[in-house]
Amino acid sequence: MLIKISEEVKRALADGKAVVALESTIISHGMPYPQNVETALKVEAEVRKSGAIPATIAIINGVPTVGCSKEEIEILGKAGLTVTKVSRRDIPIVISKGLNGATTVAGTMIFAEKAGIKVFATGGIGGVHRGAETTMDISADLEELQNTEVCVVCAGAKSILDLNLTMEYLETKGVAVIGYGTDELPAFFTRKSGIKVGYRMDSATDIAKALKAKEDMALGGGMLVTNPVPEEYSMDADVINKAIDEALSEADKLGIKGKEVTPYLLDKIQKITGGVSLQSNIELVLNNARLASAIAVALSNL
Ligand code: PSU
Ligand code: MN
Repeated sequence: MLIKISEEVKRALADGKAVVALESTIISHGMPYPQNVETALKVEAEVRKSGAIPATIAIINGVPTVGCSKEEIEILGKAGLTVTKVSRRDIPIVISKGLNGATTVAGTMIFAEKAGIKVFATGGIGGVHRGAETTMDISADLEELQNTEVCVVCAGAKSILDLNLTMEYLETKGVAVIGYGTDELPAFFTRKSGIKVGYRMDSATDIAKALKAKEDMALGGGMLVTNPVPEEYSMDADVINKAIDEALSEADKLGIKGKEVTPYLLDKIQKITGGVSLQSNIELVLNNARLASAIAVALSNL
């Protein structure tokens, strides 16, 4: 078998039940151990509580796995940055070498689509980096959103990115960006960015209807739903922006490049801001898991 789909996920898909895909780079590269494993398991529990079946996706010993076990999540979480971060271009190498790989938003979308999972919850997506007009550092997540038919629910994107350019890029690529209960693109740790989203929707059913219309028209490609961090867990904008600026200038000084950029910045920001940003990060992922589940349930009822 080319892709291993867990029995539970297979059954849910066959029965037309709601399934929510979850990524694994957020486990290995997005948070420290052991909070990463605790959060991944909490997110799965939250999806179940919301009436859907979770499917954490990763490559385990060279096998793309949809519906990782608790033990597999533990392995990825413990290995942390030593696990290969897997975007589209990394997939053939990690499979052929029989390695473990933690899938990014792009990598997870690919296997979610192959398995037939339509909704995916994460924290933040990759995007157009600040200074991309000279570095050309644009996340493969954006190309995947153009090409792969999965709805991604996130809390917007961190301002390690150029959020204006990210929105322009998504527009060019034909990706609708929906604000859930907001007219503004959320900026991950904070609810506001000052940038308008394409469309505001206030219910999971409205989002499910838009997904259904995209499917009916065979447009292909993804959709991006942005869900602001709950008010009580949002961070002080000055505190987080200062940390981001410091992390960016440190990365620049050290000459960090390519796939290391995002993990380096995430780790640095976490170290500068300590427990506050981690708490906010955990809560916004749980919040996205709830919304993604509600969309998946609504979609299965249409
Ligand atoms: N942004 C976050 N948290 C994350 C990531 C991005 O706030 O965990 C991870 C996701 O897996 C995302 C990836 O798909 O980083 C993007 O990496 P890159 O910029 O190298 O494409
Ligand atoms: Mn990059």
